[in-house]
Amino acid sequence: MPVENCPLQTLDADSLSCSIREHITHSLGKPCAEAGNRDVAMALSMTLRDRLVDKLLETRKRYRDARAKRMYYLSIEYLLGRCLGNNLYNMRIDEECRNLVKQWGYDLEELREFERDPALGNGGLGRLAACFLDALATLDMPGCGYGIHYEFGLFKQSIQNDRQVEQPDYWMAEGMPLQIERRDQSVIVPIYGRIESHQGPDGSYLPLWVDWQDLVGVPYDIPIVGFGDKTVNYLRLFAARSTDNFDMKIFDQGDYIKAIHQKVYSELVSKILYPSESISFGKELRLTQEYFLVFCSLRDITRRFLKQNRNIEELPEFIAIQLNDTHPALAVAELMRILVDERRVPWDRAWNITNRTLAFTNHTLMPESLEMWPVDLMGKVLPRHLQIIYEINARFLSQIRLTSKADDATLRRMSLIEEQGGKQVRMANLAVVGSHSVNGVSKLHSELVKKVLFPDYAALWPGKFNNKTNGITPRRWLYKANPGLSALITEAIGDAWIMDLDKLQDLVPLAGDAAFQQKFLAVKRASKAHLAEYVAQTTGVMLSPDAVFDMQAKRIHEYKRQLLNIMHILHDYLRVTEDGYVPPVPRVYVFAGKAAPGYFEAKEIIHLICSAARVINADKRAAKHIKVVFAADYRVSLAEKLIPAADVSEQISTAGTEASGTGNMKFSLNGALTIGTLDGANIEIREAVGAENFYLFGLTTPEVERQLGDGSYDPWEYYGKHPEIRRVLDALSAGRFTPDEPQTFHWIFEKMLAKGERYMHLADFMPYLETHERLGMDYAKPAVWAKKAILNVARMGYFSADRTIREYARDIWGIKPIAPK
Ligand code: 26M
Repeated sequence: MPVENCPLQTLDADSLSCSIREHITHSLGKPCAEAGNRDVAMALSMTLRDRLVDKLLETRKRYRDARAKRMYYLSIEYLLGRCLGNNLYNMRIDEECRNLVKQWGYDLEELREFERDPALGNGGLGRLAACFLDALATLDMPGCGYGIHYEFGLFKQSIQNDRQVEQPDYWMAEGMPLQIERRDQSVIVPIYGRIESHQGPDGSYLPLWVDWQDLVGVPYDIPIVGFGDKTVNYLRLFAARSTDNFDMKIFDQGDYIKAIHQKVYSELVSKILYPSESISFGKELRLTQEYFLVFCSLRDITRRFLKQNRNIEELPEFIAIQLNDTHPALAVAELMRILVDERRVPWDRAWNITNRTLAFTNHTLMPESLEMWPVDLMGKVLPRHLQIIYEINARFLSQIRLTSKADDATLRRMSLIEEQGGKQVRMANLAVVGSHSVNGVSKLHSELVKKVLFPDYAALWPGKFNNKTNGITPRRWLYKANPGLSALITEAIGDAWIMDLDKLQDLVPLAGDAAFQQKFLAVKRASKAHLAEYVAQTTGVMLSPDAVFDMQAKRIHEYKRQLLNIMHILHDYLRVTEDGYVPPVPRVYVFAGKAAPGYFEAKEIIHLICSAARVINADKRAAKHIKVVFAADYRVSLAEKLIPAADVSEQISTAGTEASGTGNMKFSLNGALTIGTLDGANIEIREAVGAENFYLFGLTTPEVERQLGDGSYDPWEYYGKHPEIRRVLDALSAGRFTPDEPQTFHWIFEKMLAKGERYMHLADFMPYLETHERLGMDYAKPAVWAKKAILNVARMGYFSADRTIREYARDIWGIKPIAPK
């Protein structure tokens, strides 16, 4: 019998238990009787991996047979979160495995806690990429991710003396059983060197990239299983290694130590994920990372494409590449290099191919986040790419000078090169010029992308700009993270919502149903009790599940305004302790989020939250009314614990600053009510769930624009007018929460009152207080609150990543589902 006819492993209990046993003994080398939680978790992961690989190969063949167009998602970050539970749920064998391991005396939930989160991303952008991979596989779409196999993910956060402390995240310490190393598909990456100009036989310009050094990119594939286990796509992450010949060149010259240095430098490339956009040091390494990702991905993509005996001119018919922000924008230059230098395609044709293949998503409006690379640096690291960028720029500028009669100022704004203060390459401009589609991530944001970021380009190419409102995967963020609510929903309306989130609409008629409300509130209460246990264990703070659980979980950033939140809490605390005020309901405030290690203000905000929490939680007068918790080390697995337990979701960024937000969607889908500004996707969430089920406050984007634009925002006016504001700011300035170091938070007083304060905290402060007041009154009426919360769940169908992916597939990628027969 040929080997390919041997039977494959299956998902029934016998086959699974047999494999788990095999892996404990043969992969881990332990007698089953001695297997601990960690061993069983590992063996279970390996058991799933084996079955996923079978499906992965089947999926690959299916796509090949269909000669399907494929989409490749290029992202420097992926925040996958733990895989074991997700795979179990998506394969729909969670119950089966729970019972299986229970027979042997293990608890599946405990086993899952042994997996480390692969935290290969900072926040929203990386998590969005992970949600998209889930949706692509669930929809049977030929779409895979490419990224970097960082050795150290985002730092681990702990709190010591009320301050953030960072520790390295060596996420593979226990091994990563899911990944498949594919050394045979390693890629050699040229870097540095210089360009020699030659002439081709026909007299054409022939650049020769010489004296380059090289790195090796070794791919690791992580299988991505769709819900229902039909399709398994992959995420391919490249790890940087050094080549042997790299060392040898220098070695031959007798410089052994230098050779070793270079070897170490090569491997540094995928060593660590950068924790923020403001890179003060290590710029060269970051640029190398971005290039490394782009080179490895495009080499892999074009190699696979050409293997199918296709003409390179057909590339856009069969391949779509999505650039997740500007971090992979070098793909524009690299694809041109492949076409022009390697495949000898004439420039204009190459440009046409490049443009029709690439598409670009913008994720931020913050000017400090717009990537620019000094020309000198790029010329040193990537001499040929810099040349190509100059050539693209020259041709582009001369074309618009001719066709649209652009004046000099317009040309300067549209140039790929910033000339002021040392020449720099503008990566966003490169991405826009090189792509056929540019999208923002919420309706408001996409409008601002046109109006604020790229007005000249939008005028030139109105059809290029479009919106794709973000979405989240309901598999991880409801089905898996909130089994209680999932079961309640399924009991009421069946389980079709898992694949078709619009089905949640069927809950609408139940929103006013007293019996359903009771069950809904009971589920929420159980989640809160569960979280209270975790908080008690990790922080020692005792929480009552009868309090309102009010949460803000996201990166710490001034524009997200955690300060507004904590100032409101301080106001409430001062009212309770100084004015004898009795709030209508007790409140628990939960914060979670990391601050970039070099971001002073963000770190001090954490310091303030933790200091205030210490004072408030220890004050007997406040004990019945207010508790404050900072949950350390926010990450996907912690989000899964927090979100189901939230009653209130804080989405309070200054209007016009948060591109979309996706946490806002997760909270709402899990039955939290939002208190929020008209920013990002909040606007669309409010439209979907109904204005009466959303606590809106604050300035609008045009109001913010106007007041900051004309300099009319004067924080002192608010300080003078409102005793509430004065009391909070004066308390901070007087060192009320850090009596040993009273100066600590004086900077906040100064910053809040600085003329034209960028995030306009004080302008929104009073409306925020009033809205919180209203929210508290509503919470005190359980039937009123339950109805609003249920309607939030019922009307969130639009925010499924499945909807987002269908839109990308239809409008940008031109890919179709290739389902098994
Ligand atoms: C850049 C250079 C060096 C190091 C890091 C960076 C960098 C990494 C991530 C810069 C920005 C990064 O992410 C931006 C981000 O997460 N944006 C968020 O994207 C989400 C998904 O679209 C949106 O929902 C959020 O509103 C937006 O803030």
